[in-house]
Amino acid sequence: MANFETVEVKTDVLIIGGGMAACGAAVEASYWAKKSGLKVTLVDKAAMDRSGAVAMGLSAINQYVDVCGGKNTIHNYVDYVRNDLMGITREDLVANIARHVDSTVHLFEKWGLPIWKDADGNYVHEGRWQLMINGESYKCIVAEATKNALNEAGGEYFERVFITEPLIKDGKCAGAVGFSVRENEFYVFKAKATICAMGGAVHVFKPRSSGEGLGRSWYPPFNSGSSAYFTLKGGAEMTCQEVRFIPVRFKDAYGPVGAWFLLFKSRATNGLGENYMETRRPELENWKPYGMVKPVPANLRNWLMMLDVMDGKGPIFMRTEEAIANLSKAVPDEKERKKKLKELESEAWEDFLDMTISQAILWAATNTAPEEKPSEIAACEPYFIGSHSGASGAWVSGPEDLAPESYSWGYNNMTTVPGMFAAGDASGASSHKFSSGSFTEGRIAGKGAVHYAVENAADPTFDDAKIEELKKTILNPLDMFEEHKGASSDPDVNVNYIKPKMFMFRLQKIMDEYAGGVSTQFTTSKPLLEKGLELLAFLKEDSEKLAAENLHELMRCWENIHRMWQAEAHVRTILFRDETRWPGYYFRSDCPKMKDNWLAFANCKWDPKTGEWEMFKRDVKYVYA
Ligand code: SFD
Ligand code: AMP
Repeated sequence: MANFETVEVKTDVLIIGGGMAACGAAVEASYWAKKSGLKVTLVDKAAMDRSGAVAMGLSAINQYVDVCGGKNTIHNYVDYVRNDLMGITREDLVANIARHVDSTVHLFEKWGLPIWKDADGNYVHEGRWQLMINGESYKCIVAEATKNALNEAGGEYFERVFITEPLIKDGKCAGAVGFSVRENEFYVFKAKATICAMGGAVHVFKPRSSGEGLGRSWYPPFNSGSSAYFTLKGGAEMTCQEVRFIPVRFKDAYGPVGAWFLLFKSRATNGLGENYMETRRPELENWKPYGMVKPVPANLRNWLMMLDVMDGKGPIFMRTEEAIANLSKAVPDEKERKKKLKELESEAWEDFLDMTISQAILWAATNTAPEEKPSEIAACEPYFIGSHSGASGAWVSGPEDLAPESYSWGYNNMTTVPGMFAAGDASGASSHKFSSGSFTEGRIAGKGAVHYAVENAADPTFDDAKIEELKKTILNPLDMFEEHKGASSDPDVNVNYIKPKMFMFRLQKIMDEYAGGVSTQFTTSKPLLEKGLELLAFLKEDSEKLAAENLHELMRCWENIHRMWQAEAHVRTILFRDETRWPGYYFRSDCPKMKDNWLAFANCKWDPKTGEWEMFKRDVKYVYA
């Protein structure tokens, strides 16, 4: 076995991840832990200042309820989310985040995040729930506050340590194991409570980007499904694993569209200049009651566009030139109008320079001035992101004061595995939390985890022999390469092993062709899904033959194993829900309509003892509707 030193870390509350949810958990847990004399430890696979989905920054905060402004209520936000997810959401969780998120945004401002203000000093809204920010350094600002909170409470943080597995003892979570991506060190974290906040999953499906563009995506490729794997492997109940998110984005560079549709009030038209949101409106009747609400749910907005594309009416254009002209034309004074035009041009570029730099580069590379030329938009490959308009994640305990019975089991955001908590993309059925809501959910989980650690004070122990076994399995790809590297002249081609990139390509091909990827216009069916499961079983067998030349490839091996598990949970759940509820995300050609008996959660569980999967329905119990 590769010679790795074992580093053991004992703590009370372990936070896995260094993104928005993890930072929220660390700030809140540090406050309550200090009061209770407990220790908080955070571990991130990267460097917190620039890790996770907010690494490049953001140009907006997409969840701000503005309760104090008097226009919006928590109920309003819950209605918005329930409708946008076609009826499938945990209202108790959404409400719990919505009632705390404004205070989080005020904290961000106090820490130095520049939020746009109008002449009267009020926040500039992108839309009803979204605020515009100068967010290039958003993550650095949040990470700094997090490190300060940990240090002040006697806590600690580890960076560049990749977590692979949970430690499960007698059905309870006792911590986690992983390895450094810089040194030959194997890490064992033992904790009373563990918060899983490792983001969502990207590159499970074949991306549209290829060749020189490979690696380019909207959601970050370094969020590789570790949250789903960690909670699944622990035996936690999962929910909404079928509810992938397909964002419409500026084509090829994946620039977001929210600011253009909401702030710039832009239209999108097809190759014939038609606005599919108008020409395809009758289709919305088929998806009542959700097809009738405003705003039209994100998946249905996608669907109307896809129908045009499938009819050969592409390409689809974001009419940036028209939007900017309309906004500047609204300024009567000639001189002021010129000034407004300049302002709009810089806002247009700022939107991407703050968040998706490649989009600004692509504009430059194609001589695109948004005030002169429209840009193509397209539906991307599927992502698993429970914090945006998707819903996949673990099934977690809701707040006692709001949660219908059976939705709460003692500690906020605890999974069904005692001692294991989840927040952000890792927690399911609580969509539309975004950066601010994920941080807020992290705060809720952080307080819940300290509460659990106070009431379950026994020091976690774990069998050393089992740890040695885990170490051997986790480092096996390095041994596989060392043992067989001499069998061929090209390290990437070898009959004895498979390299992580090749393994990922096979996974992406299976998901693209059998589970409704880009090349099948997001359409699948029972026979296709069953064939996909058969091929995933072979892939799982071959995962034992993964080989890694170095620490970087070792991380790639485990990222792809984590993606594979997310893929299997997804395929099994689409197969189980025999209806189409989210056209625009995926379409079951054999069950093309919504069914009343499926106004329910499709949940699943993997049993660590038997290795068996269990699929089951759970009632949707509303708090407000
Ligand atoms: O509009 C391991 N998001 C936006 N949110 C907004 O509020 N406003 C916007 O304008 C947003 N836009 C946007 C967004 C995301 C992206 C990528 C783009 C544009 C281009 C969404 C938010 O960013 C998102 O909701 C939250 O960040 C989700 O938070 P969280 O904590 O669930 O995930 P994370 O922040 O990615 O953090 C994950 C962390 O886990 C670490 N990690 N650590 C150890 N071991 C492992 N195995 C690990 N695997 C992962 C990561 O390093 C990271 O620290 S718009 O387009 O939507
Ligand atoms: P996006 O840029 O697609 O990630 O969207 C950012 C935010 O804007 C999210 O809250 C979306 O739900 C919202 N959004 C994007 N497009 C629209 C639209 N056409 N109508 C209403 N809300 C939208």
